[in-house]
Amino acid sequence: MNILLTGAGGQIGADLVSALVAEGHRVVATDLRPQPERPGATWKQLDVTHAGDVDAIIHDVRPDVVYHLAAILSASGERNPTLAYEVNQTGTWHLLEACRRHAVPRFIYTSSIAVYGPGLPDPCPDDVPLHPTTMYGVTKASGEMLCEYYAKKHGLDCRGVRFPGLISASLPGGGSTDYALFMYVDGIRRGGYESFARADTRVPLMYMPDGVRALLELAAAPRERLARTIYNIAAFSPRADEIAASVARAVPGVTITYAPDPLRQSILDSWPRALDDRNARADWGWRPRYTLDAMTDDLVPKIRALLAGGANLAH
Ligand code: NAD
Ligand code: AKB
Repeated sequence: MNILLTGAGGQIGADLVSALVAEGHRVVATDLRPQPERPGATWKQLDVTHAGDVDAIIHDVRPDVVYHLAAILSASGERNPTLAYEVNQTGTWHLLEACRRHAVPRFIYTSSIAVYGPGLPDPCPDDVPLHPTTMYGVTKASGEMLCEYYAKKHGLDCRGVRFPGLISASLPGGGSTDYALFMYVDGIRRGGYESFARADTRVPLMYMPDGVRALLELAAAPRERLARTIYNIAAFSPRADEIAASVARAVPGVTITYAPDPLRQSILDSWPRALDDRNARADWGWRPRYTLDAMTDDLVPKIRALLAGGANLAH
């Protein structure tokens, strides 16, 4: 199949592009900045806020599936809400319009736990009132609704997941859940980390291999099995100090301290502590594979190898 990704140079794209290439697809990976060529993927520059450029690339590539990843994440989005609105809201609309105009068969949307606000059931189901507290969450909720609109009105096969915070051996892009990865990275390279989230912070998290597999499985699911457009998916919901204990088990002697950052802590406190993903499990067979400790066992050697090879994982 012909696949096009937006925002492919980010944390998810780093793993999703190679997974799609490994499945044998022709992959056009786009981002603001061109990236080094990888076998099987063609990199092109694309700013999703430019409607004409979005239309032209969809016209040229004629993708069977678009994975729309480009976004400004929660913490960066609160520092620059105008940019978050332009990229997340207007950019998503440009993609959906181009897909409609050029009859793209399938559109994969990456939503977030950031669509939720405070005071919801624990674990939180798919269908509850959405009152996000960040511009990122507002635009992600709106993107979900745009996907439903284009599906109903124009027959565009839109599908998406609400991701928990994702953890992987690559630099995250300015989210509020980044403290979790930094515990591993700074724990290994410096012997310690001062967490910007309180010790008792508990939000849904997921290891990237599960996140990438969720996108591939949702994209491949038969349409008639899908009763919804957007699905919660869940893996584990540890407290920050439980992540620290898991890191310490694999990196002996590590010291994690806590100095909450008011902006990111208030965002984290507004999100659900755990997600109810029973619809994804029932409709397309979603199951996470990694627990917190299984992630730690897989991730620590990968981060060690990257740091030994000189990778820049500094934040
Ligand atoms: P990221 O910040 O690492 O990557 C986003 C990419 O978008 C970056 O490479 C950036 O250069 C690109 N981008 C920014 N502005 C752009 C523009 N105007 N045009 C084109 N590209 C632009 O984010 P990620 O973690 O890879 O997330 C990918 C998607 O998954 C996002 O939509 C995000 O909301 C969603 N998501 C991520 C997480 C997570 O924890 N990583 C959780 C929930 C949802
Ligand atoms: C963020 O913290 O902004 C992201 C997300 C949960 O969407 N990791």
